[in-house]
Amino acid sequence: MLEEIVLREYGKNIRKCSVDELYHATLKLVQDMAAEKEITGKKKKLYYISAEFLIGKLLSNNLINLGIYDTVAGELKAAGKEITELEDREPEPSLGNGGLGRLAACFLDSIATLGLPGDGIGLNYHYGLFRQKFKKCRQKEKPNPWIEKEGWLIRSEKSYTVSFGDFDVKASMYDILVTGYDNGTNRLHLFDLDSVDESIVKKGIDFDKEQIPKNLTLFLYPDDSDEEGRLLRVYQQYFMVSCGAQLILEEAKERGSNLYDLADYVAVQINDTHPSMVIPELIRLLMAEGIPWNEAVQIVTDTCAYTNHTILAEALEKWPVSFLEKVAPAIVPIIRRLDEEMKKKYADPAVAIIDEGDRVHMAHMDMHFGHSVNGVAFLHTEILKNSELNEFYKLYPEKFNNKTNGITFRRWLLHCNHGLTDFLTETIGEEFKRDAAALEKLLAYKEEDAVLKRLVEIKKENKHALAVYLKENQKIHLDENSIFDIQIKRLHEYKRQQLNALYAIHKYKEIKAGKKPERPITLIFGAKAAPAYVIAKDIIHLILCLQKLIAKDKKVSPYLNVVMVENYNVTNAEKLIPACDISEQISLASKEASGTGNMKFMLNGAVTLGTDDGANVEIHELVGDENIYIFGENSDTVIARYDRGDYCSKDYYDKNPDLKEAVDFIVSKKMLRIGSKKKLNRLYEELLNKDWFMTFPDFPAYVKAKEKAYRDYEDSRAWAQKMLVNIAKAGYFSSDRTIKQYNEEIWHL
Ligand code: 26Q
Repeated sequence: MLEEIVLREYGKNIRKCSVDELYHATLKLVQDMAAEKEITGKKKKLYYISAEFLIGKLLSNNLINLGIYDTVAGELKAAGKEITELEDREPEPSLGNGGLGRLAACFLDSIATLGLPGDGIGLNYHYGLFRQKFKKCRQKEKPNPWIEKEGWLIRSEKSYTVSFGDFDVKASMYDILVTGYDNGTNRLHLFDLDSVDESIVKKGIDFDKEQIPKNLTLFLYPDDSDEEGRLLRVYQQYFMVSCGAQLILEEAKERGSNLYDLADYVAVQINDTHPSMVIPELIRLLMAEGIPWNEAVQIVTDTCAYTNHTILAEALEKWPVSFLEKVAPAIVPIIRRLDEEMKKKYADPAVAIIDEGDRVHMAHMDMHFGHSVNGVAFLHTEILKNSELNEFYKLYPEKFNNKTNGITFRRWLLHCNHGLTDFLTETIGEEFKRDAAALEKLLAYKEEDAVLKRLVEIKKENKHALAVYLKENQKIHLDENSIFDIQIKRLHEYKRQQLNALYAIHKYKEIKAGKKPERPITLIFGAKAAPAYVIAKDIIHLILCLQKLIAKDKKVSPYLNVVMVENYNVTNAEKLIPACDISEQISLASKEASGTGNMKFMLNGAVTLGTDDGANVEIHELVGDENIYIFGENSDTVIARYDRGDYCSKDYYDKNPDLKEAVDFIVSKKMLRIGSKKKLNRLYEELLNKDWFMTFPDFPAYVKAKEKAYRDYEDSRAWAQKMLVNIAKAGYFSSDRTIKQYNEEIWHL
């Protein structure tokens, strides 16, 4: 298969080709095969609009989806080459921050896998999210160039004009083919500007925020904690939705829509509020086609649906009208008119689109003028309905629905864990590859020693593979005999990496005092912090200082190690997750909308240590008390305490000597010798005087749950049974299931 291509392209056989040549030949093979399977000719089509698509590397995944992975890998091997060499050579596009972006990528895979017509609409960030480097126990940010002359991006013929307040730009559309598993192909459309100039990037990821035509699609805005460049973020958003809306209407007309019947031809899913301006933009374009106001508004409402991914109030976007006037004056009168209508209809200022401070609440526009509002896990949707968005739920109960997140099993099992995939196939057959629910067949083997033993062996092999990978790539040494206890996700206070770090200190102190654990423990972290998120960076600093301190301490390091993996991304996740024993999902109850890493870990046979939050609640219900470690206060308690506003971290610190000892250690002499006084002090003060995400009340329960998990790990058979149940019950979290529900209940494709 590949041999033919390289002969034709390079006039030599595989053995004589370089890795680069083989990579490009395989890429071409994939693109030719994928292009032949495009899903066309259907009436209604979905557009998933998102500022982020964290797609990860594409080569192997596409080979799997096209059913030629084994053939190509075999062909390479026969010629003395390894497919992993090709995989390593591929740059990872970092077009997302974390969960929301990765979810969008999993969804595209499932949409194509189910044979549904649905394209992604997003932006072609040249450098994506920054690449993280560690220097002197600090995070440094570097650009991550990923676009190659010959890569996955295909320049299309399409181009659109976008009118900003002061100038017009001409957008180009690039496509990435999205293959489904043994099914059709869709597209991810990424819009870009020809005038973007990579040379304006100065040191690190600094650049001139003013020159919009030069900088518009250079970088992905790193999460919501960065105040700088907010205006640029609005430019990006309007650019994306204006191109998207033009494409959507053009294609709908091509499929036969007269635009009055747009909702029969198009479903638009708005991924968080970032693409919300698509609503006024579509209304504007419909009116320009002669459709009267009332009808245009109704058509757009019937077409658009909104997904909420967060309950953190500060992450709900509110843009000053003045920003919009500068960026997108054409939609301001439309937003004002929508706002006036809502103010006339509903007296309650809490549901206004434009508030007294002249700020546009993007989510409010979505809820008034979309036909569906969904949360991303059961608990999350309940909290939206009953507290966070309760005013809207009272107005539109019929719009609210839950769609518990999911992950694509092609990437997060078939691709990242060959050992487990092969073993599952031998044991329960191939069915789980098409129908994830078939994983439950594994439950029949819960008492079979041979199966349990093999699960443990596979985990060992994956731990070894991770150790080799980290040694080669990051010069990190792992004790393969230790428990791999892993927390990998964006760094955010609500996710509480600081709680895990406090445990590390506590354990360190215990070992110093002579209390050694039965088996060595490796606490593995991976996390990027938004560059302007000061406390998040301080927490990284703390973890890196602990890593250094312990590594140098010959008395402690045989029993405990802290390891922070640099530049946590999709590629690293694919190595870390299969090697994990204990999956840390310890957000403050009520704060994590869903989490999706929790699902990936479970699927790969890790046992969750977590709070009753997000999708952990559903994992808990599926696997039962025996097969998960749940600790800490529940969401009702937490929400009530926030409502009362009487949380005082100092009270907990004063009452718990273990906690006090751990917190004080942050600013101990030992730590200050390694780290920055300013940073460590700032973090210490923050915890002692604020601890906004309530780590102190959960600390004792966390320590207890961790110790219990570590003890249980020593009963290898019982632990393997927990692994087995987790794998068997993970089928529910296939994004194929999620997408089926979106389609049946929202899109109706
Ligand atoms: C907002 C304003 C300005 C600039 C950036 C942003 C911004 C960017 C990214 C706000 C939020 C995000 C990302 C949010 C996110 O990833 N949320 C996660 O979504 C996952 C998928 O639903 C959930 O599983 C996680 O629980 C949720 O945290």
